[in-house]
Amino acid sequence: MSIEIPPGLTELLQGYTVEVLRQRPPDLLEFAVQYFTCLREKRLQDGVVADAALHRPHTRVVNFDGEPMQTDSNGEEDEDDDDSDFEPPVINRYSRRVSVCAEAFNPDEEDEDTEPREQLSQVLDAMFERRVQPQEHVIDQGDDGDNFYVVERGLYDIFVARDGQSRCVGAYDNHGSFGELALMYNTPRAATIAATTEGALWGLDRVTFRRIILKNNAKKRKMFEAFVECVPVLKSLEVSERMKLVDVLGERIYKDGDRIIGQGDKADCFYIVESGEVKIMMKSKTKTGQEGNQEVELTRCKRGQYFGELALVTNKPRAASAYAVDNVKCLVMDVQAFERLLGPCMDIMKRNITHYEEQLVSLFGSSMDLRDPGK
Ligand code: 1OR
Ligand code: 1OR
Repeated sequence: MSIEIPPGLTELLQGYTVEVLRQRPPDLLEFAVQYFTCLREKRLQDGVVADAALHRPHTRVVNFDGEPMQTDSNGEEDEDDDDSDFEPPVINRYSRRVSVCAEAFNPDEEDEDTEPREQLSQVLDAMFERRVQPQEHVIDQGDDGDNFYVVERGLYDIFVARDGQSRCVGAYDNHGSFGELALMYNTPRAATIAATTEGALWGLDRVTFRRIILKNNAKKRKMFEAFVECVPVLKSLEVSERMKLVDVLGERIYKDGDRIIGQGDKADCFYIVESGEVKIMMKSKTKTGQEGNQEVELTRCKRGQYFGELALVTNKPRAASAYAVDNVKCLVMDVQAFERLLGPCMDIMKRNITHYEEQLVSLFGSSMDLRDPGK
């Protein structure tokens, strides 16, 4: 079947989406109102005749390979019942794929096609809006996976059936996404997702999800893998352990002067410097043994070096502060992953902590206790 996309629609929605991704506003609808109002004002200021592009009949025709038009599960083909001037973005909503093929897809073998911007536009082109009613099942456990969904609004219960018993194990409350497991691992749906209020979702079909989203994950994985290989403290890990590590690592970016860790703070992460330099500073002690305001530079961590392990190992607050020098990229791991995966590196870290203690004495002339005496 063929559908017509009015000229300018894709660009309009892309512009909005890029701003959303850039600014991460808490209220998408409010942000949309502001964004499009600004656009309209700008157009009026620019003196552009409003009519031109919007009402001209020549439109781009997109053909979906003779695929039958899909209707929503409530049988409606079109839910355009809104009278307002501006309709919420609806992108190729008819392109929803219901059929599933267990296509073999290896993200590593896929062509190096497009730029991130082009990929974003492909994702947007493929996304469709799905409105749901209370009690409607978006996903049924055991089905084949067709789409991945991002919640725009509404409440959704998660049910998991085991031994013939279905249990509510959680819910999405106006946020979140679901439906990725069946698409990533080619498995039946692991849970039932049922709307409990009226709601709206953004769907992305299986093929696009796998082609673009999984491919990007694979790229990220490759990049991290190469780097993790050359981090000295991780040398004691087996290859399979390093692979697991790559799955739990996140990446954070800091600007010059940003405080990454604050002395005395509660600790939740471990860091490895990927690029740039991190300055470790400690507040000096006064003669009376109290913490002064003056910070002393202890050391700098460069690419491949780690910091933030001490508080995790000792279960104490952060012993020092860490600041970005210029732009810094760090790989970050939460405390659960640190404890689960970095056991084999603990000896090296503990040995290094002994060095901190020796330096502490020579720097501050006191034997400040870095370790938990109970450990
Ligand atoms: P899917 O493609 O398998 C159902 O389709 C989706 O429900 C699934 O992807 C997840 O995105 C989402 N166990 C399995 N799937 C879950 C769970 C879940 N929660 C959300 N989904 N558990 C609940 C964890 C709070 C584990 C239950 C034992
Ligand atoms: P953290 O979790 O306590 C601050 O957060 C981090 O700074 C700490 O882990 C270490 O990773 C890092 N003494 C204490 N922490 C240090 C030191 C250090 N150097 C780096 N960090 N000393 C400097 C040794 C050159 C001894 C103190 C004088």
